[in-house]
Amino acid sequence: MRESNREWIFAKRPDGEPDMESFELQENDIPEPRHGELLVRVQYLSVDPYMRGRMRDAESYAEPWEVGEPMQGTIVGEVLESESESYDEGDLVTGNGTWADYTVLDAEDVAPVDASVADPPAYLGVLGMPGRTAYYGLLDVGDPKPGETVVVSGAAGAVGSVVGQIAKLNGCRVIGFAGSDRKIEWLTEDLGFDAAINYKEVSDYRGALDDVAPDGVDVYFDNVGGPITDAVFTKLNLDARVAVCGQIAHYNDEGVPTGPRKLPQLIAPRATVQGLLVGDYVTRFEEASQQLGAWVASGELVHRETIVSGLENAPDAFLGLFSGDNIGKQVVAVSE
Ligand code: NAP
Ligand code: FER
Repeated sequence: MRESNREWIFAKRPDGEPDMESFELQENDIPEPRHGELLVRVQYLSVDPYMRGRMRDAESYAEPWEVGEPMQGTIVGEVLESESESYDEGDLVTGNGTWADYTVLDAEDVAPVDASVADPPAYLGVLGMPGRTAYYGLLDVGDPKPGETVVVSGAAGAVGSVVGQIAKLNGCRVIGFAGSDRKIEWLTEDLGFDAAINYKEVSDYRGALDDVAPDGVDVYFDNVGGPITDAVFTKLNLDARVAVCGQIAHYNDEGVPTGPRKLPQLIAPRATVQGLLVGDYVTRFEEASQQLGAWVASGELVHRETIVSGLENAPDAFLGLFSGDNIGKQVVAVSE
């Protein structure tokens, strides 16, 4: 055990694109668990796009972080001390902790990690919040039918890679947008996507869609917004469903950009555009966990994690989400 606890503090609200100035690494005492709590050695830490929203002092679905407070995030780790009947020393758990070597979790808010189903980092991705987002966002909001065409943006990320594969399992034609040739290759060769478009290489997104989605688009699962979404809107079929999951292309914007408005594109197709929050499905999480676990175990659902080593590199791993450094789920390995 270390003598002290390294912990990342939220140091400064960013203006536009965040940088290292928002983060400060402190050395603090190792915290002590109180009744009902667990002291956990962090093994893996999740960095997620929504954290950019928490850096903003504005009301949102996730509460703003206070400057000077530890950065929060989902972790997987080993119980070192248990002040709860529910967990023992040595148990592997996942829950909402801090960007630190050691963190204290409320035993009521953690879930066990079964390393026989998948390696622990998968519990931050396909078997965690992103997997559940993909599952309910696609099946509940997107409502795909066999034979339909599904487009997903942010396709090679944690959520998008699972969305595309579930759409394939439901008999759809699946097209992804992603930002590198390596990602395109992974989507089409390993995950079974019918086609994928490298939006950083192609300039005419609408033309690219004409080639690979000749029958139009029935479901659009939007993780990114921006010009990709503008192009997909021009391809929507009658009764198309748009699941608005994320808008990462806009998370660093200060204010709303002006320009040609895209809503007229929704009129003729009578398209439904619906925002979604994974938290709304909390009472049904067990269903997603069972199904996603079964698909992973059978090999029908491929998952991948990009793992950056060292707590000291956590801010870089977070910033890399905005430049697309990750394939699959971005995770930080804090200790093994
Ligand atoms: P992720 O996709 O694993 O990582 C973010 C990815 O976004 C990057 O790898 C990058 O890949 C892409 N990206 C970054 N900037 C972009 C831009 N300007 N234009 C297009 N693509 C860009 O992250 P995730 O955790 O799976 O989350 C995906 C989205 O879902 C995020 O918007 C997130 O906020 C949202 N989300 C929503 C919910 C909910 O309940 N609503 C839950 C979880 C996640 P490229 O190389 O392809 O650019
Ligand atoms: C995200 C992660 C989680 C996000 C939203 C959520 C839009 C929502 C969580 C909830 O349901 O409370 O990246 O981006």
